Parts: sequence; structure tokens; C-alpha cells
Amino acid sequence: MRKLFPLLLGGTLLAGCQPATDSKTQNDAVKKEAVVTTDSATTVAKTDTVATIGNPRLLFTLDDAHNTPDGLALAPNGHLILSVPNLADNTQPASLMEIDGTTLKPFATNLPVEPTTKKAAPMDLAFGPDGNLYYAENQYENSKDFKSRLMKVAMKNGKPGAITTVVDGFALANAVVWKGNTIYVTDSQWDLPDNDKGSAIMKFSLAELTKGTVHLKPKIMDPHVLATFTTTVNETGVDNGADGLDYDSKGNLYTGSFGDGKLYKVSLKPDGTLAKQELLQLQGKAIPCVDGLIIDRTTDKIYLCNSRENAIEVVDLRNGNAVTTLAQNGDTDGTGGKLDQPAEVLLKGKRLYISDFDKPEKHFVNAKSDVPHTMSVIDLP
Ligand SMILES: [Ca+2]
Ligand SMILES: [Ca+2]
Ligand SMILES: [Ca+2]
Repeated sequence: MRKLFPLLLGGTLLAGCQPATDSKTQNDAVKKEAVVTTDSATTVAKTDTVATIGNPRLLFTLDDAHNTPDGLALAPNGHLILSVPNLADNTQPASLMEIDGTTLKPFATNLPVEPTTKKAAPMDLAFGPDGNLYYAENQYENSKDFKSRLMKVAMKNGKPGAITTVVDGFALANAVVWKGNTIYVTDSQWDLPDNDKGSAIMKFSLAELTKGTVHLKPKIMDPHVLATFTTTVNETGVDNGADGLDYDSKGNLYTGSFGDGKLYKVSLKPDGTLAKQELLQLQGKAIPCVDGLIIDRTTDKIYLCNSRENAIEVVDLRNGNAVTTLAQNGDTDGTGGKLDQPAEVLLKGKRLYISDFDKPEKHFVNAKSDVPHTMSVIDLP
């Protein structure tokens, strides 16, 4: 019974945000799921063109005010921070939420809107070495005119304080990762005059971010650009490039392209400048689309969201970049935790947390944004 209290105490917000717990609640959830599966089995069989692999489970169902979960960050206290950009229905304001075990609660609900788009659009996020939280913005859906930003949430005693702009002038800031005192940010739409299929990894030092807002210079090789990429546009028509971002046990960065699924390794010189960027040659399976990713630096395995094929793939960097599919579902609504276009993953211990973005592009396995809005988990062996 005790596990029900957070739900009840959560009041209005949590009315629609139900954790799947280990108690009687879960038994009820399982029963419900069984019924739904039976009811939809015929429909699924008709539209399913991909294999069902693995067994992702439901972590949370979110209400309509939190319709598009995305970025995940591990906080110093072991909680997770989830960004909710609400891109599927952005009449609902974006926010950040906090996950503590099986409880989901508001973290920051007053995100500063970009002055011209009048929207906040938080994507990936990460705590810096200064203890503050940084999040990238995707304003690209609101404006193609380089309105996206990198924002800083000042933290005090574990609580969010003032939120300020530390970098502006991105086109589509997407993933962030801190490595030492440097934050790396992907811009999935960093186009240059001679390349309208461009994207980039940018880098900023903590020292620079404490000196006032950095203004990027669009349409030139801004000095913060570490590496650039070009998307080969396929039948999806999507030209978004560099998306998920993390680094391996040796400090090499990896990013993947949303539009064409290419995975890149970017190695650095001791002074932090670019040494080399290379296209990863994969074995076992081609990946057509890469969204969020995380690297387990104890094994150097990449866990990545294959958004287009509604799957979580594992790329083993110590074993010839062999690809295996950890989980995959057909076109679902997310009921019971089945994958519903995964966008971001976070590994904490052996538990892989998954945000089901559920906002499809053309030719994606996921056919439509739908209720329920969900988070899934997979417990690794
Ligand atoms: Ca473009
Ligand atoms: Ca859904
Ligand atoms: Ca769906």
C-alpha cells in the first residue's frame, strides 16, 4: 500500500502519471496489459512488419500535459531528470520532471521561452562538473532561423534555481554530454552555405560558459564546431544529422545521424582539438536511423535508439562493432511499455531507461502519436 501514497500525494499532475510498481499495482497493470494485448492482437498482426524482440516493461504512463518525453540525465543524488519538450502537442508547455524510483514528479515547470518562438523546447540534458544542469533546445520545429539554445539550470541544495541561456544561435541543439570541463553538443541542423544537409558536434568549456552568453555564428564554421557531418537523405525525407552523443572508455566521442543512421567515431588530440572522424563499419545489421544513445564505459557497448525501426540496438565496440537488437516492437501505442518510437536511453546500473518519443516521420514503424504517453525500462542481464 505504501507505494500508492506518492501517487495520491502527487495530486493533479500525477493523476495521469502512473508508475508501474512491484506491488499489487503491477499485478493490475499486467492484467490490463494482457487484455489489451488480446484485443489488439489481430490489428497488430496486420500492420506488424518487424520482429518482436525483447521485453521492454512499462515504467510510467504520462498524462496529455506530458505528451513527448525525451532527454534523460542522471542527477548527483541518483534521481533521473527527464525533459518533456511536448513536441507532439506543444500547446502544452514543456517542462523537466524528476524520477525517483517509481515516482515521477515535476522538477522545473517554468522553463524560459525563447523570445521569438514563445516556446521552451528541452531535449537532452546533463549535470556539469559545477553541479548545475544543462539542457539543449530544439526550436527547429518552431523556427528554422537558428533559435535553439543551450540552457543552464542553477542548482542549489538539489533544487533548481534560475534558468539562463549560456549559448544561443543553434539550429537544432539536440544531445549534450560533459567530459571533464567540456560540454559537447550536437546540432542536427548545422547547415553551411554550401551544405544544407549539415550537422555538427560543438564544444564549449565550462570557463567560457561562466563568462556570459556565447553567441554562435550561424552559416560559418564557428570556432566552437568540433566536427561536421552530411546527411544522405533517404525516403523518409529527413535531413537531421548528428543526434545522440556519448564517449567510450578511451574518451572517443560517438554520434549517430537521425536521417541516415550513420554512426561516427570522433577522436581528440590531447589538447581537445579534432584528431580524426571516421564512419563506423557495423557488423550484423544495418541501422537506418540513430536517435539518443548511451555508452556503457565498463563494456564499451553503445545502446542506441533506432527510432525509425522502433528498436533499441546494441553496438559492441570491443567486438568489431557487432550489432544486436535488444528490443523491437511493431507499430504500438506504447501500452504495457512496448516500444513506441524510442528517442533516448539512460543506463543506471543494469536498468536501461527509455523515453518513448512517439512522434513519427514518414516510413517509420511507429505510425502515429497516440495515448498512452510512456516511459519503458529494460533490465539487462
Ligand atoms: Ca538541413
Ligand atoms: Ca503512445
Ligand atoms: Ca505510437
